[in-house]
Amino acid sequence: MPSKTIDHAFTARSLTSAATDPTFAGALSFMRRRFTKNLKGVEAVVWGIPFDAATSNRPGARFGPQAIRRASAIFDNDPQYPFSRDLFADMAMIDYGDCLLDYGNHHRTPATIEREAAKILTSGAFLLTLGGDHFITWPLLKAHAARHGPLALVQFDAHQDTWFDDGKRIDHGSFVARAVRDGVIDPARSIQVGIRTHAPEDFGIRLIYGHEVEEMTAAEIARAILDRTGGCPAYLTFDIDCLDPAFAPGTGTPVAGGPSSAKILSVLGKLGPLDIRGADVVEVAPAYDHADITAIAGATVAMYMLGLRAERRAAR
Ligand SMILES: [Mn+2]
Repeated sequence: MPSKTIDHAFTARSLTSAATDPTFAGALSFMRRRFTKNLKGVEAVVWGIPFDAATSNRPGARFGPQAIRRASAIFDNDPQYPFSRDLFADMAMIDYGDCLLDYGNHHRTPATIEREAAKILTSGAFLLTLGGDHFITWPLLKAHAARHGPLALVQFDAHQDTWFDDGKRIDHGSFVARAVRDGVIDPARSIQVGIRTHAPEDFGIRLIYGHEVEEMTAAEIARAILDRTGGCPAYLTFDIDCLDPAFAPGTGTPVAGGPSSAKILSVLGKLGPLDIRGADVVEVAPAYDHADITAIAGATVAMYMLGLRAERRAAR
């Protein structure tokens, strides 16, 4: 294998190069993209936010970015199913590493995340963030809305995350309430998929409950998302607890009765027309995982988000 190299996370000569690391070895950036803080010429960024102090039940999502990066080693340099292309043949993408947060000063966390996200977005790059618990979506939404205006929120989740919020809480269950109140999302263009818990408010957001996901086809769910968002700039947030605990046991607040990863990946694969301006995958907590089931699901969801981006780019 004379042309093969290893440790693309720091040896890659080009940001668009296909990696050839063996799945069982090599430095673990997300999908072996180069680790760098240099945003010059970069089209897409993967970034980790190792934060879980807002978790209401079991903590551990601060280890999510590490687990998802490690699980992403299963993606070799072949075209990634169902996308029939090397996602990075033309799309220059880096792994920006993690966000530095002070575990003793959580009141500073939202502003730090928002500021660092804004720095990445100012470069014009697409940002895909790996959480961390779902609180992180609040400062991420703020940074994206500052560029694009109020966003259509497409949320895959078992929970609505609309619990009471006084504007100061560090809570992974209230970012949607805050985002509606502060006008960073447009509830009339927003939709939540996989909901199977009750919350005090829905703010007029369209809900597709867990049992409806079971009854609808993937094409029907994708159509509902595309109809609801209506071509508006969208932010895609994927709480891994959208999936049934059988497919994602490694998470903080699992809820039985959810969809399979196959069903939801099929939905994601049909979202090509969605104008995704930013995305995240949150709530992967590897301490409760088994055989990397949840980390692999999270890495695959992230890969699909990049695949959609690469296909949209190629169609331009
Ligand atoms: Mn959530």
